[in-house]
Amino acid sequence: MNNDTLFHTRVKDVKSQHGALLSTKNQPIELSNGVFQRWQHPILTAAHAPLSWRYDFSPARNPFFMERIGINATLNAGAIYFKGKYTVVARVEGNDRKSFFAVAQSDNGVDDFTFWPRPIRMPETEVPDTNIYDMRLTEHEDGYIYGLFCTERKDHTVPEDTSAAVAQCGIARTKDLLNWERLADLITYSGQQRNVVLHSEFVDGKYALYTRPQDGFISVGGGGGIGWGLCDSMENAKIAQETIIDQKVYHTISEVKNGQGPAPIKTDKGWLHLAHGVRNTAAGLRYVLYMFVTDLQQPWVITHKPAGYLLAPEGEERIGDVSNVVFSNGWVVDEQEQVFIYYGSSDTRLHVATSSIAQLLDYCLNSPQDGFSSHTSVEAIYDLVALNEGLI
Ligand code: M1P
Repeated sequence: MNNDTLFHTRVKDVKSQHGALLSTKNQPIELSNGVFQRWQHPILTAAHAPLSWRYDFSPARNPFFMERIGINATLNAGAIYFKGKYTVVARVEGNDRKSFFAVAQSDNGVDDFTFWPRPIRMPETEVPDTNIYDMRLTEHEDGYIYGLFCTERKDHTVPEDTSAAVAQCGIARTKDLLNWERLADLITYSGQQRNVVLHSEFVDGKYALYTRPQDGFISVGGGGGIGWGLCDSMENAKIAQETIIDQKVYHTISEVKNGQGPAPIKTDKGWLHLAHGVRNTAAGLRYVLYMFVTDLQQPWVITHKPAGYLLAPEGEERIGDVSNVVFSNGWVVDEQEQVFIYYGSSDTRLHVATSSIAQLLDYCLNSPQDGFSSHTSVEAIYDLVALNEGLI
């Protein structure tokens, strides 16, 4: 095959395979547990990335039609219902290990997600980010859409350690998801921060944030738990005091660490929260998703928290760059009060699970809480069996 034929054959094959992937219809799988519905296909994978980001289409410059820029993963996405479309701001990770943000939209929230032509050009601060990831989107009552994300930089206090890093909360805001105004990183008095999320309403006239103070980059050390703090402004945002509202607890799904997921959803029965919990195992860390509800007037006070996880890695979700992980930083509520939970699996791909406000509230309000022992777990089963007497 001469080079010209090779080029044109490859262009045709690559385009056709990409087109087939993008038009794959999704469908619900198996009988759900009644709380949420899983869907068969991931909504975004590395292979969904636009071909124009990866290939040079000039036969003169790229006679073998080889990929010039590789995409390794598309995962943990912020999400928003934007101008009638289910919209995610995905974390896209290149083969070079750098993550960036890219908008993809769908008309139905479960398939046909299409990336905008170019990724987001996030402005930098005076000290440039090495890596940015895991954006939480909040439509704040001040009129802006805020994106809070992790900004990671080399830890220069240990120059000899090439994996030592510092994680902080980067802040940007927009009205159209296209043009972003970068603000100064959040200042707190904890060593590092990840999983910081802006609450959508003012509290006592101040901006309210969920935080995750941590001593180190991976390990939260003596810190950890989901924190809560107020700040006067998002320009030069500074939290003077953090209070832990959901702490890590021995022998639970959040024994090692946890973190707020997307911004909580307001309902008439309280704020619905989605979070991730991490425990250690002989096979490494295991990340699962869990839920809780906080008080409408006091969003920092937990009123209901079902025991254990809502969603844990299953099947292919278990395998990837960082296996045994599910992680969510985005969900969407549509006009029918249906909830679309976008979650990354094993730091590799992005899925959707669907539910509704009514189902998620019922789950949170009526599932037993953790009694923190085997004995209390058995008691919860006895209580349920007693309720079922004569019904089955
Ligand atoms: O690799 C699993 C997850 O690890 C981090 O989450 P956390 O700060 O709670 O440990 C994040 O880097 C996240 O992106 C990643 O999915």
